[in-house]
Amino acid sequence: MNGADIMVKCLEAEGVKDIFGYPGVAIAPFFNSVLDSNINSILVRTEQSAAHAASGYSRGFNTELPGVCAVTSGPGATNLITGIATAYADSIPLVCITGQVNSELLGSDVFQEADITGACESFVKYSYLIKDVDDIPRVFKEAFYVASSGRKGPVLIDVPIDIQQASVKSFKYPDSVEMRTYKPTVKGNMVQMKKVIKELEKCKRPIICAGGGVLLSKGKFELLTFAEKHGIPVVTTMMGLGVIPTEHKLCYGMVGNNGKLYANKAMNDADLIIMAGARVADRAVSQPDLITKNKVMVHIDVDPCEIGKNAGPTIPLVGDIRSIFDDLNTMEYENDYSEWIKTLNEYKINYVRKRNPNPDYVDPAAFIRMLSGEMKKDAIYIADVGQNQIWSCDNVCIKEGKFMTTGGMGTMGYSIPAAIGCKKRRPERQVVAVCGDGAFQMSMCELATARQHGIPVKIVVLTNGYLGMVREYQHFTYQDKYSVVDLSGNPDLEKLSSAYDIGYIRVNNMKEAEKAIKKFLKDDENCIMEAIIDPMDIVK
Ligand SMILES: Cc1ncc(C[n+]2csc(CCOP(=O)(O)OP(=O)(O)O)c2C)c(N)n1
Repeated sequence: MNGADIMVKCLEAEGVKDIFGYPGVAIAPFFNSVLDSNINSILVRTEQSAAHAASGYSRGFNTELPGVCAVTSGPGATNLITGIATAYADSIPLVCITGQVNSELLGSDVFQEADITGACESFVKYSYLIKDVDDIPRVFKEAFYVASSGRKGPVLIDVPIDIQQASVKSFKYPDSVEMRTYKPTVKGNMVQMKKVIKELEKCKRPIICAGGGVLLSKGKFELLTFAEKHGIPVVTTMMGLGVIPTEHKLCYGMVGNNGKLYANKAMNDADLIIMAGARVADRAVSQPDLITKNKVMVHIDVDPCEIGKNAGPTIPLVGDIRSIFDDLNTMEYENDYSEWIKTLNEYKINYVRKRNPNPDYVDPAAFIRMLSGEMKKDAIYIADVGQNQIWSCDNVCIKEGKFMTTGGMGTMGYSIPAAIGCKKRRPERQVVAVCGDGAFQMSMCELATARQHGIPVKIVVLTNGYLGMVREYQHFTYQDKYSVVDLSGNPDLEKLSSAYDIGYIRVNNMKEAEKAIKKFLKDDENCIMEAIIDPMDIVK
């Protein structure tokens, strides 16, 4: 047995079934050992996709188990960084394994040496550079625990090739983790929770703003139970989309600079906000002062550093969202918010953005409503970045399924590899990635991954011939002086699909939309549906 065999045994002990990776000599012993195990390794076509696929894999099953990826040293490891940073920004649990040069040569700038633990320092929850083969079991046990507990996130394990090759006599996986400095709080403080109930008893216009932390803690059901029990309206951040079904009578949409006007109006007019698992970051709350002025703010987060970072709350409440709402559900109080709900329903009619779609093209807003309406009720919708992301967030209809995107980092090229990872974990679910024609170029190499490994994902490309979001910015900021946003050199997607032996459907206008969507969704085969949208369309 050698270090690489031990690494694989650790993964097996954690219940890992699939890993996404890209090899090289520095990680060769590991991939050699993987072959002798029951773990399935999926070759992606570029390392960044390994992390995105692992992210989609983990999110596909409520982030119960971290997604795992493994790449080689030097350029393999540096290519992974964007994927790691993307997961970090959205608190997605990953265990990222990198091969490293021989430990005796560390620091001597040998071929394909990169100080990856140093380079990733600000993007990982924790990182390890293993220097003793006997440390492998403890490090893996800790890595899985750290990645998936408290505020979740990526953990990096860098393993020099000589450590992977070193002989080991026996293997024992630790039963528990002993980390003196890492003890995340789960239970909420009872005194603080009583204060919350007291404020809810007094207030007239409460609102819950649910963030991605609710999904990460698997606290969706507990939060909804609380909202329904007391009739409290719910808005979400981009990462919190899916906490409450779109058609739910207490759902008042997504807040933020790209959110619903009525959702923002509701937040501004509320006299009590329960911010649950949301960072109060600029995309969701552009003026934090506004949400703390003249109102009570309760901020619930598992990460104490998030509380008060962007807005000072009246009642800070540290702990796991699921556990806290579980406790809040046992605490009784009476109040009637029906007047407030009536007002919010009027906002829903009066505070809406009007669109003026060009009938010669597909209207992305109506198209996304139609597409998500036709998708299965437990389907998973993965939006990329750009105008398509904003249209998706604004128009997607989430029933019992999930919505995923990269909210914190906004990394173009996320949706296709994340969809592949997600579908691998949830083969029974319909998984649809929606991206722009720019982002499609960034990750279209993964069509080969999907095909080779028999992972049928559905991909919608909203083609406008531009890096639309940046073009829109240049339209408003530089009065249509467009610079490096023209995508006219892109390939013909029909021919490209045929080269990959994948189905292709083109939609030119809304008259063709319904039939095309039905055809696109009718089976469980890989398919690209290209919708041609007005190149000059804007989200604002
Ligand atoms: C990796 C990466 N590079 C650059 C950007 C900056 N950026 C944000 S949106 C966008 C344009 C996206 O274009 P496209 O994928 O065609 O989508 P559209 O906006 O047209 O829907 C760019 C370049 C980014 N978010 N991520």
